[in-house]
Amino acid sequence: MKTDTLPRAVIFDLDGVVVDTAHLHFLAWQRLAQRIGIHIDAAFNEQLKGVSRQGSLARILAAGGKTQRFTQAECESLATEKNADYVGLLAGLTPADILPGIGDLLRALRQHGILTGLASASQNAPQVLAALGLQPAFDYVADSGQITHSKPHPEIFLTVCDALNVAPQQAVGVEDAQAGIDALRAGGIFAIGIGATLEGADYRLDSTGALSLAVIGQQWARHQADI
Ligand code: B16
Ligand code: MG
Repeated sequence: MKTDTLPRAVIFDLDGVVVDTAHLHFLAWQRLAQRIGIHIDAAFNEQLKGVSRQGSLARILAAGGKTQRFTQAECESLATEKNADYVGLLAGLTPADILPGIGDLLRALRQHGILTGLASASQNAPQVLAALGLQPAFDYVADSGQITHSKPHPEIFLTVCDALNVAPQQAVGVEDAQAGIDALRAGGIFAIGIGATLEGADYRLDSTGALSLAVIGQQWARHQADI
């Protein structure tokens, strides 16, 4: 049994873990979908969490039976239109939108010398972090534009581990989307899931408010005892 009491790094997803921007993504996708004659509801939006911009558009077109309707160039234009709407909605974001428990956790990780990373599918992640005043809280923010494979592929999490010079087995990841949990598991990273319906997480909590350094330490110690 190893004696490590804490992981060397904690890697966060953004939307749904650090801040809830899912409803803003949804509003922007819903307006675009409506314009091209497709209806999507909040239940459908669950399928878009953690999925890339083009991947989300593909799912919306499939749901509306319009997969073949648009050329590649038109799809890019539709995605750009949605993003412009979404970026406009981000203007209202402030540090008050940081999800419960996350600010305290980031401070505690710093105090204990545990590295912090961000692994978000969002190309808008730097802007969102800036609006929340959280840029200095992360040691490394993955550039999703340079990632070839989206979650559930582990590439984005492994890229963050590499940049932090930490082995995946020494890191914990926090995710709210099934694709993210699957990516963490595929990368050999201890997966903490936020949300009721996630499958395969090493540990699951209903909300970020229940997440703390003490909880991570307890679960990490249990995990170390198991391996
Ligand atoms: P953008 P995460 C994801 O963020 C969102 O959950 C998902 O809905 C969105 O489509 C994706 O980012 C891409 O975002 O259009 O801003 O590049 O959960 O990976 O932090
Ligand atoms: Mg997410």
